[in-house]
Amino acid sequence: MNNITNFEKEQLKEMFTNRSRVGQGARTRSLLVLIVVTLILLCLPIIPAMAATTLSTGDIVIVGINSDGDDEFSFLLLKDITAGTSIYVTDKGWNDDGTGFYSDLGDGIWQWSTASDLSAGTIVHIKTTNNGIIEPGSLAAEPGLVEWIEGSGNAVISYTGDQIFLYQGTEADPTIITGIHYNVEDATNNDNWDGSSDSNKTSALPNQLSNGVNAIWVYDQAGATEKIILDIIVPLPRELHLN
Ligand SMILES: [Ca+2]
Ligand SMILES: [Ca+2]
Ligand SMILES: [Ca+2]
Ligand SMILES: [Ca+2]
Repeated sequence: MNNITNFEKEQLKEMFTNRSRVGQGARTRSLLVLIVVTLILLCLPIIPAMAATTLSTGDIVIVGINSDGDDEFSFLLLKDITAGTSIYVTDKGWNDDGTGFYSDLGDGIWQWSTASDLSAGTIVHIKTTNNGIIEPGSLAAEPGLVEWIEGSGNAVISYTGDQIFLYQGTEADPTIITGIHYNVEDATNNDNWDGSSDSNKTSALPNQLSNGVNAIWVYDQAGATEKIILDIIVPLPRELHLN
């Protein structure tokens, strides 16, 4: 009774062989999945992240500034930029003697950034929302985001004289992309603006920039008024004389 027939032996042998084949197929599939996952994981670190755009002098032009009320200004991109690009904005004056940006009450640094790609031709509008007082939470940008970085207290874009510079890099070692300057100093000229900065109103023309090419100087030639209220649109980078 305990003896199995040859036929049964053959059936058992075939069942064992089939199970073995099934097990081998499953192991092969598991191995393939493991290899694919490993390759994906190995490749992840070498997939380049979307790099922020490094800008050069002249890649942006300031096309509007209003120093009265809710201070605001606009700049025009002359180059495509990618998501993650950020640009520092400051109303500090500049010295060419190696000391760079001059820090004073009423001037500061803020930072604009974009989370999406933007094409050349895009105009970025930055404005204060606190009657011209620039401090944390008082800035808005469209498109993009803007945040306060640092300053002595708060800052204002003064209607009696100020600057706006856009730069990348660091405050100590900036790549200055563009700038605009205005005040009523008698000695200001095309070549080097005020020659130096020793207040929140004054600035030299940074050696990286050229007036009328990638920097704008707006001035009241008569110097008759202590108040320059600007609300201008500048279609091209050029020197403006308000007479
Ligand atoms: Ca103002
Ligand atoms: Ca200022
Ligand atoms: Ca200033
Ligand atoms: Ca200079």
